[in-house]
Amino acid sequence: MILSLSDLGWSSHFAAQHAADPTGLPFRITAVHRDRLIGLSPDGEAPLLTPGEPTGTYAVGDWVLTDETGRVRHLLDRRSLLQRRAAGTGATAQLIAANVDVLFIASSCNADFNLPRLERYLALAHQAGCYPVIVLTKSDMCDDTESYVQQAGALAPFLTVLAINALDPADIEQALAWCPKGQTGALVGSSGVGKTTLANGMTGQDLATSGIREDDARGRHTTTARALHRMRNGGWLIDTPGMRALRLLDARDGVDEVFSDISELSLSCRFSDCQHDTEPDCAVQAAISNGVLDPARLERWRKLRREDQRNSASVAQARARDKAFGKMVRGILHEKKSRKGL
Ligand SMILES: Nc1nc2c(ncn2[C@@H]2O[C@H](COP(=O)(O)OP(=O)(O)OP(=O)(O)O)[C@@H](O)[C@H]2O)c(=O)[nH]1
Ligand SMILES: [Mg+2]
Repeated sequence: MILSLSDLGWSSHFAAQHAADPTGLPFRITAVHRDRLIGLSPDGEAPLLTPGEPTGTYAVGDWVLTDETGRVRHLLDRRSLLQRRAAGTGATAQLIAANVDVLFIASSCNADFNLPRLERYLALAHQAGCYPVIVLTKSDMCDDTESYVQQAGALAPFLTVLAINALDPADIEQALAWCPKGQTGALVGSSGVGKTTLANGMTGQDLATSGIREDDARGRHTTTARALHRMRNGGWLIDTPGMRALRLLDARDGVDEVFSDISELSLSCRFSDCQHDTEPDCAVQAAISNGVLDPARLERWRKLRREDQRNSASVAQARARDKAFGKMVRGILHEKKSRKGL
């Protein structure tokens, strides 16, 4: 099958950047390996080399322009970027996916279902500018699916929540309808909730899924790398490995959007920097007293705000340190060269 650039998700946003380097060959990144990228163009898939920087600065879904030997010349400005603070103790950002239109947030209707976790993923979607669709999987194994749908739906007005059995073709069609031809979706969620099972249904592929597990929340990771796949309806889908923890990064606006009820109430507080604690005329505390706002929700907003601030500050510090170190190394090399009269 011959695909055009627009079939691959190309748009005027990327075409305008291509105009600055018209001889560059456009590729969409379908996989990121340690030493190379895999790119897809209308001519098919090809391995691509990066000009020196680590491949971790690229994300699945990115658009790049290469020279004729497959070496990347430019990374095109993204329309959206999903990122988190990487797992472990290091203060680094991990890119999850780029140029995503729809974020499918998968959670099963059982032990994995957790409202604060859904709020985290919603903040990620809003921060990146993706349309969030909550997909509650394993509806066939649950007696009370409707109550899960209602709880998730109450997180935001007009939030799209689907309850599906990822093994049922009719349910898969429901999910497909949210990401039509030319658009890109990404699937995120804990390990074992059924992301790959859903991806297989949406793409018609047969990627590895795991055997039945008793508890999704403690599943082993079956999918180990992110990859871009073409869906049956001509859309694109990025399956991702299950996340044990989504640590937000640079997501303050996204958090505020998820908690827009609190942000809106704050506008009526007497002080513009009100901490919603003991200040007089605090509209947020008034809403709690009137039973309009759940105090647990205020606590969750505070927690995510604090965490995002901490993560963003430590990653920013680490970036600044790396930059200063790079500058020092370049300075030393330059001095050595000048001494040798090069
Ligand atoms: N009954 C039922 N089983 C499901 C459903 N979705 C997934 N499963 C099963 O749940 C198990 C885990 O599914 P996977 O698709 O591998 O889960 P995953 O989210 O991709 O897991 P990781 O790759 O580890 O992140 C498999 O045995 C699936 O067959 C569903 O809607 N209903
Ligand atoms: Mg998987």
